[in-house]
Amino acid sequence: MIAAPVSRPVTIVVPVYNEAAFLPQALPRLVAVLSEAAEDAELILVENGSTDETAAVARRVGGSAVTVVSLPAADYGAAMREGFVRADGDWVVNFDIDYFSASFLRTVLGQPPDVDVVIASKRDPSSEDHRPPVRRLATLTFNLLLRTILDSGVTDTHGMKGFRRRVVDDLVPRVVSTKDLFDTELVIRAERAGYRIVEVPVEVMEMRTARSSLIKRVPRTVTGLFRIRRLLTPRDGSTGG
Ligand SMILES: Nc1nc2c(ncn2[C@@H]2O[C@H](COP(=O)(O)OP(=O)(O)OP(=O)(O)O)[C@@H](O)[C@H]2O)c(=O)[nH]1
Ligand SMILES: [Mg+2]
Repeated sequence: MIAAPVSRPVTIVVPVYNEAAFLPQALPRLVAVLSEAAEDAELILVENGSTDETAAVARRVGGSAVTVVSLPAADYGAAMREGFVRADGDWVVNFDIDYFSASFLRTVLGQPPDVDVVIASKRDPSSEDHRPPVRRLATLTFNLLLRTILDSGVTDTHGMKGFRRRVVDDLVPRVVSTKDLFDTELVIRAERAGYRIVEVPVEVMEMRTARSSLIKRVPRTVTGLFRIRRLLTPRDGSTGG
């Protein structure tokens, strides 16, 4: 008799874009974190639209420990979706290449069966956020927008997160937001669907100087959050989803 395939305990999905210079230092650290905190983890790096050698460097540095997927157009959300769809794990954990931790991974894997989503919240009172004030202010502003625009009780949607397979299978196909709003829509959908979300404190250390422009991001984020609100607001008996 042929045994049914056994899924892995966890898949780590990491979107990467123009990271050729950073991967040789970050990827071995990430692989070490996985071997320390999660036996038999699957690691998927999804690159899209890079103008450097990100995918080739990831394959060379990561070797057999890493699955590298490469797609044409730069889009963080499209990369996340691809990684989540390919993920085999009972948990799917999202890390950035400059933001990951063994203790978060252990926390996710130690959750009781009724927990569906785990979020490392930079806004948790016990979190230690060592980033520069402007980045902490951006996180606070985003948190206020989540509360006011989406009436959400979730305090953070960017950064480290873990989702049970049942949540991924149920909700990822419904998410329409792209770019950096993909994970926000996924988390808000999970909240509205009544999945059990647990927030945990985190220590945030920058592994490198921040490189994204907040000025460009603010209008895109506000527009995106209003779009998610419209999408998820039930109209005339529809379910909104
Ligand atoms: N595949 C893919 N990955 C992306 C894209 N943009 C960013 N990423 C990756 O997403 C993760 C987070 O991006 P960062 O550039 O660190 O942005 P951030 O963490 O929001 O902001 P700072 O680190 O504070 O600048 C990293 O692993 C990036 O390589 C993209 O268009 N496509
Ligand atoms: Mg970053």
